[in-house]
Amino acid sequence: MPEPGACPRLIERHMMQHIKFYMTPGSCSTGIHIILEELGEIFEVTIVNLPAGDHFKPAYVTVNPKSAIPALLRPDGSLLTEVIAMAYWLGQSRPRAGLWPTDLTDATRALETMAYVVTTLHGQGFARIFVPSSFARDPAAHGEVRRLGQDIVEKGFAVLNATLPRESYVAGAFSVADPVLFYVLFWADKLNIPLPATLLAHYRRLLARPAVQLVLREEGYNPATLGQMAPAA
Ligand SMILES: N[C@@H](CCC(=O)N[C@@H](CS)C(=O)NCC(=O)O)C(=O)O
Repeated sequence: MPEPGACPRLIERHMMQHIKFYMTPGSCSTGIHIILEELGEIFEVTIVNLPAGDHFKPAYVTVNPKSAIPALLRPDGSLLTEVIAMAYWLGQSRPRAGLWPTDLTDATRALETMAYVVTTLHGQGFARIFVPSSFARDPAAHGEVRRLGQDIVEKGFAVLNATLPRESYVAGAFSVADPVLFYVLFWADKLNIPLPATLLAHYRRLLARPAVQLVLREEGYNPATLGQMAPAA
């Protein structure tokens, strides 16, 4: 940060270099929040209160017409949405951090895992559990919608568990794909949905990372209380 009294134009340029990050604590934006901290990025946070419906209010809709979080407003003024695109851009644009795999096979695995997490586990599974009203208008059907969501999540975890390397990360070395996977493992923990053994070990490995602990504390969670469950039978 420039010292007080430094050239105003220098301060202006410095401020403009920051990413603006739109997020909601405990949501899918946690994955992107972890990537930003792992990169040591300086960024400015705007909390969007989803339960209060802030994402549908004009102040946010003018920023992101999709009315969803997370979103990144980049230093050049362009908006970036969609978790996978944000993870890709952050990893690729900061190559020295090594969070985007350089090997084609590893990079493809990272994309494959992120796509499955975001579209299937989150979009088909957890979305049914969190917002059953998006899948059935009749409130009497919401219990069944939630149960279906849980089935999708449990099947998805079993599939990922079978392909995840036992003692390393999604794409060999730690990459942007791991924080993206983290957010659904964290949701499972909060909802008492059991994790199969390899996924649980991966979740605990991520919970031990300083950047993950920092993000969890910043978002109002105590990392010491997480990852305590027994593996799924
Ligand atoms: N496909 C989007 C999904 C984002 C998403 O579903 N975000 C949720 C929070 S975890 C949201 O904004 N929900 C508000 C709504 O859909 O009304 C992405 O990858 O960023």
